[in-house]
Amino acid sequence: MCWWSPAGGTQTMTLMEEEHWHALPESPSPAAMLDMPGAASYAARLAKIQYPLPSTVWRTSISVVIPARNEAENLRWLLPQLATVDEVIVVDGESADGTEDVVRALCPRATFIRQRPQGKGAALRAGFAAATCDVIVMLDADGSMDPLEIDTFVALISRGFDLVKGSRHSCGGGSEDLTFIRRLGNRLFVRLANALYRTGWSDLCYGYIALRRTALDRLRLHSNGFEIETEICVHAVTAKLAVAEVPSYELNRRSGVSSLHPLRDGWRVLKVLLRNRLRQRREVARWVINTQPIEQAALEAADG
Ligand SMILES: Nc1nc2c(ncn2[C@@H]2O[C@H](COP(=O)(O)OP(=O)(O)O)[C@@H](O)[C@H]2O)c(=O)[nH]1
Ligand SMILES: [Mg+2]
Repeated sequence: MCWWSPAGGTQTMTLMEEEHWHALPESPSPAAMLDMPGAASYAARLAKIQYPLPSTVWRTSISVVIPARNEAENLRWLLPQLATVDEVIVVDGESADGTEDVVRALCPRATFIRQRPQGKGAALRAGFAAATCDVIVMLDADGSMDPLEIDTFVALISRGFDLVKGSRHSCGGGSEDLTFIRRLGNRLFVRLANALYRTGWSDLCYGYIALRRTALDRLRLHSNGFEIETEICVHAVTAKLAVAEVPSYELNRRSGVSSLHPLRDGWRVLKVLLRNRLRQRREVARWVINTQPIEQAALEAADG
């Protein structure tokens, strides 16, 4: 047996000492222990326990990906609150309001990606590709998502979930940002998603999501627009990832206006919901067609 002791470097217990060690009575008195062979080793063991654990304890590292288009004012509020995350990635859609200057001034360590304004989905995918930490957290730049909630998301990932989605409609959640029409549309899409994918979600079109970086490839993301949130959630189901929902409170956008168009983007969400389900059916059908001849041949061989 061999272990480390702060008093005398590596300690070794001889075979004989080990035998005595195992032969110790259930609750020996301290005096009895000091008389026994191996007592020095025992003292060393106690000394070791009093020392702090070595600094190799594993910790989940966090990348925050922020899509931003003309969000300079809002980023002034958001960025200073991200001091404890390991990596900040801002994907800028050719902002004209000095977003880049604000990022460089308030968070010099941030990775800044410039991109044509192709939409939130394209921005997030570019950010995901640049992320290097264990967990990726998606955060809007408009100040509607409270960075204090990041811990709740990451805690569930650390407990084994691959993807954790925020919900404004579960107990403890809420929204100051949802308009009547968006609330209605979201409710319909949640019901449709639950029926098509046999899930029990309470929210769908909400972008406060954390995911394990190693799960990214299995998500096969293609969306460019606001339908990315729906695509992430339903692809997670078809990829059989472990998904959890946590309550989240959506704040009002701090300044500026939303670039989401309920009709245009609602139509895109609907297409993602249906297309993914149909593709899944087609894949199952193709699998059955491809495996039937093999099964037939095996049966014939067994008969012959
Ligand atoms: N880089 C980039 N970010 C975008 C684009 N469109 C929207 N965003 C960002 O995506 C986030 C959500 O957009 P927002 O308009 O607030 O949509 P809502 O929260 O659904 O109302 C914000 O941080 C936007 O700045 C884009 O084309 N490019
Ligand atoms: Mg917003």
